[in-house]
Amino acid sequence: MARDDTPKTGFRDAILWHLTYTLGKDPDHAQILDWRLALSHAVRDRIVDRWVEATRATYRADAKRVYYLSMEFLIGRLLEDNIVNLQLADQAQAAMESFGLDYRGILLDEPDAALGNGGLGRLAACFMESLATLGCPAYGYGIRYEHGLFRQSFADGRQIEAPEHWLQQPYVWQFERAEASFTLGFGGRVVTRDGKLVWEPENLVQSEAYDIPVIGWRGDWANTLRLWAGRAVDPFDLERFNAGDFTAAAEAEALARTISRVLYPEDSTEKGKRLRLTQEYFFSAASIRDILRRFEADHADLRQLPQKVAIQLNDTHPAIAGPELVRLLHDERGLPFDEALAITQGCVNYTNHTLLPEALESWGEGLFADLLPRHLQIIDRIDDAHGRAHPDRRNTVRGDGRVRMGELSFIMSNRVNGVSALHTGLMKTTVFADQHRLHPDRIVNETNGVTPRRWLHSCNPRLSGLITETIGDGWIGDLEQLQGLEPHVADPGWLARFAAVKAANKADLCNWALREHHVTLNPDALFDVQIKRIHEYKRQHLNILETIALWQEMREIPSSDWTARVKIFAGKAAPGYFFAKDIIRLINDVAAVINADATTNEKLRVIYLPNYNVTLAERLIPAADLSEQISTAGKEASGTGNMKFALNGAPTIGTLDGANVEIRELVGAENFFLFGLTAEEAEARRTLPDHAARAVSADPRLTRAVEAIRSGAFSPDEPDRYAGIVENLTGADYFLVASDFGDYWRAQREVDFTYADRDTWARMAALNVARSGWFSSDRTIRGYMRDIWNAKSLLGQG
Ligand code: GPW
Repeated sequence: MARDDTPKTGFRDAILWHLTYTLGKDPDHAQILDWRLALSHAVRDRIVDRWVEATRATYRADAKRVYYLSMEFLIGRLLEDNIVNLQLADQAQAAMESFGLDYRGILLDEPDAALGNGGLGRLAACFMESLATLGCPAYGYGIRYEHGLFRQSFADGRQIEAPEHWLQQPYVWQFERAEASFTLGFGGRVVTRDGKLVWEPENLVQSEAYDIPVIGWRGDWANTLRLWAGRAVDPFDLERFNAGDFTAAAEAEALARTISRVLYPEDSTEKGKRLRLTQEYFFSAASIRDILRRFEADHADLRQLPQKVAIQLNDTHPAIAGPELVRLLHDERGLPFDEALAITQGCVNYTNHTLLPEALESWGEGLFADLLPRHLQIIDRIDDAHGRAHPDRRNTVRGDGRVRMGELSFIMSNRVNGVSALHTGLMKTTVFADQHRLHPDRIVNETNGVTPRRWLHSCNPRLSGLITETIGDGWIGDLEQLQGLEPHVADPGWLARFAAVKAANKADLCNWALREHHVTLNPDALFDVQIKRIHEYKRQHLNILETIALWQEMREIPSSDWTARVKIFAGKAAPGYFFAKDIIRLINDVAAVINADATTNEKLRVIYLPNYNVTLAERLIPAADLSEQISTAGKEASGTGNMKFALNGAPTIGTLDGANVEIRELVGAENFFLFGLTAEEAEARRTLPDHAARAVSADPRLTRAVEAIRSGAFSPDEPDRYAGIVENLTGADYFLVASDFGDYWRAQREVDFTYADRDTWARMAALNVARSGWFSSDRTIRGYMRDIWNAKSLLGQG
């Protein structure tokens, strides 16, 4: 092939062209990495064309742009996503096979971009894909962490954390934008100059932009995910270098890079660290400058900003974007303060993702004043203005020496939304009750969703194929069409094919588990799956207690009638969350004992898969029979894994929490295994003295299971290893594990009974698929566009 051959002639040629000229490799000596990069470049070329067109269309239409600010974008692998959305899968597979390569192996060679912890970050990634699918002009803004979420392994059952290196190999999806760089200040003081307050920062850092294109379904539209990296203003001190101090010469660069070095591994807890606030301001301030620059490039009147710009704060992490915008408009552009504030409020909206008090961000005023002295003054002025407008208000941003970011976000926003109907209702009656009284139209609900492209079409090709054969492929871009499956559920022939899809997915998982983890799973057993971050409110310990009780009962009453189960766990614990780490170790210890018991291990196995990530979720969800969504009612804002399981034909065992409520309403109560206290009952139960101790002693199964842990049955070398867990379960038990145990056990036996009749089970599973179309993130994003952003699709005008 010659250099002037254009890479566009055909897809296969394009891959070879990139292998040769972009990567400089001889096909005869290319490694799997080279082939993957060549394929990625060929795919990227096709994205770029659409990307440029979409950007032009947005400029031409002078359309309102949506800016999604998020500390986390848990995007996972992008090669397959991009291939699928460009509908290049058949061509890509054929090309790779013609080179004698294993196509799936190439796709799996890509590292997971884990720039997020869990649901909040994955939601942001699904939203980016849906925004592109819907042709809504939008930008995601976040941080280009050099190290994403840590890699998890186990040693003696304990979680071990190792750094993650997604950027170790060339990352084809990013475009460095040297021109889009801003100088940002930190610290220093506020001085008065010409009668005006001016911030004189002490330290300066540079933000560097990296753009990742996000292509929508069928490649009709593409948006930009812009991630910021920290760089020094003067990266290198030649004077110090010449003086022989080589380390000091590069010190500024090392410090600036620290800002975007690593993702905080905390999830639903708040650590109040200085570096975290630095990260929050760094990416918020860079994004706001970028947004203003783009607006000012072709608009003169800043008062038009709310007509052209909608900013979404993904939780309070980017809340400082509000005061930063006020500061730029007032201090730097000279607008009157009230006008600057009104413009900002016209642009900004805030999504709340939790009511857990330990997750609501607040900063000590000392730290805040030290890092952002001018912003603290602006926040006080915003707080005062709100107080003057509402003299009877009870909540303030400032107080007790703290800066409360939830309050700030609320009063800075045009709309505030919760992420499920239950959660939004609770926002109005609990944490934001006073704000809701003062601003009754501000809170709206937008129940979360997931992208069907990744979470059904590409992760579950067998089910996708059956659906498309049955109702055509319109469902991929319009998930509510899954309803068209419902008439087929009554057809035994169709239902058998549906069941065969699940069986084949389970067989794949068994093969993988044997190959990668050397464990043998019984493919006829019920695959009972709980995969998510480890947290007390998510109650993995309720699951493992029920597992212990089941094992004990199987030993006591040996019978061939027990429904065979595989209990599958996966998930990471925040490194500093010791209770969660104890739960991980307990599950691993219990697994070792139960799996070694020859009297039961035909019927019950427990497996904890290490290093849960997006890719592992894509592997497990299509093979799941049962979805564990067992949080204490009122504590899980929404959940999104719950939606992925339902969509892939795994009925839920769950509480009336978050979006479980809406899933149950849609799939039908008879296709959902409900148990547990309601949110209201849970609140009441907590106030009952000794509720846990009483619940334990009232239930002989629970008593026996707790006693086994307490006596060291799962940790014979260290019997009191789980004293902390036992004390919690029989003491404070804030998350009501003991109170919900009995009803959970009952619901699990109902699962056993139902699963024993495979036709009934398959019918239930299929109805879960047919009735879950509403949980598409396309539906969610349409809701945001309509209720929050007042943004329009540009599809058809590109
Ligand atoms: F605490 N969520 C999360 F609200 O994954 F900020 N990480 C977080 O730090 C927080 C929330 C925060 C999750 C919620 O727990 C989950 O219920 C929800 O489905 C998800 O965010 C997306 O809304």
